[in-house]
Amino acid sequence: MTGTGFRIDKEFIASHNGVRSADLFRDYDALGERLLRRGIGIGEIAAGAGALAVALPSWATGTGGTRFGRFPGEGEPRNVFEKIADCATIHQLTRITPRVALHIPWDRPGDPRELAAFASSLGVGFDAMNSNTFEDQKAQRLSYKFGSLSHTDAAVRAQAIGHNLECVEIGRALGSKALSIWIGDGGNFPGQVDFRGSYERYIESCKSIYAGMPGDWLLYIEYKLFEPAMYSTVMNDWGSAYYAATAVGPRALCLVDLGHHAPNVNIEMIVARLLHLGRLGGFHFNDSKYGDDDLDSGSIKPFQLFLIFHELVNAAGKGGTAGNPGPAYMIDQSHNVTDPVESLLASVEEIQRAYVQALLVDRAALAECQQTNDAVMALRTLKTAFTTDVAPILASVRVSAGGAADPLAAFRESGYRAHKGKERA
Ligand SMILES: [Mn+2]
Repeated sequence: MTGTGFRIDKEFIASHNGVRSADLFRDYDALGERLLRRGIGIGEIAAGAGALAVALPSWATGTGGTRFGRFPGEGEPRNVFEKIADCATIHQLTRITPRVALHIPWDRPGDPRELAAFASSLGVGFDAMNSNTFEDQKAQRLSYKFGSLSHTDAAVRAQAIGHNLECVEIGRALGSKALSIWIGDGGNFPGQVDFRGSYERYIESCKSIYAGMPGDWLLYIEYKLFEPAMYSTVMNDWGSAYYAATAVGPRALCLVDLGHHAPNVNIEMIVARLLHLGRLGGFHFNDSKYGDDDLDSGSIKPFQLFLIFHELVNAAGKGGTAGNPGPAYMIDQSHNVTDPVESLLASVEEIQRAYVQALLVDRAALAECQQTNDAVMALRTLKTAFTTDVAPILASVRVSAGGAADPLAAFRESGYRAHKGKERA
């Protein structure tokens, strides 16, 4: 299956933008004038906004689900080609999602070269490869019920290592440059798992995978507090990920999934720590209220998203990202009650909004507040940036790049989903 079927055409986007352009120019100019009063050139901020790139997860283009059920919508992608077509549509409308992250075995291509050519024809490439040793596949020889890379049985560990190396091989053929590892290994009962032994086995397995990666690849170690293991998780927090990364090698880095922390944990501070230590690999963006909810980015805690980007922008300005090869941004969400493409469009906009707001922080003023212990004005300085409505910048950057002024509205007006409902019966 390599046909794309219905695509939103350029003329449609141009007409969508055309009816909005007069208002957009006025709003952009008005914002430019206001920012200038703060000593900020809007052009520079717009250039920064356009340079952001966020990877899309192939698996988020279909309806997710919970352990209680799944309620799929019409026209959902049936295979990796259709997932890529949906991701390409999101890139077409937002212009900042040029790469797709694949998940093996869910997206295992018959011929990787055919898939690479297909993606390229739609203007997208490939981000990190994601392995899966948290569930068993049909015809799999050994079970991951009691773990994978940290399993007590060396044969299970070897099978899990082999799977990760297969992901690397597929990724090489697709032009990917990174492997993300997240495992579900852990225990449900006190005493079930030897904490130290399982952690050592995990690190040794990662070393074997690392040794099989090309020299220009990065290994992202993703941690998660709990679930599926409900009592203890082998790769549970940033400290465990940090030490594992240092033990594995210089191209092993930590991946921060926003949902993988206990409620109220100061994630922006973890980001600062990992930047400081030179081991921040990237992010899985999502949002949550209670646990690993995988809600849409920025839907619950937009201020937290802003504060995370503030740390990143701050570090970049101080040369503090040395050792961090530019964090990789990716979305990792589960869409249960929305059209997945619509949720992704909205999330991309929220991520870009938080980033642009972070670019507006008056860092000299903030440094002065910190030096003089002026807590009230320090917060005010951040809030001035956070409460700035940067929507005209986001829209203008998209329009300039050939995207849609209002991606969500354009998607609905285009009838894309109804077309796919017919094509993907
Ligand atoms: Mn994740």
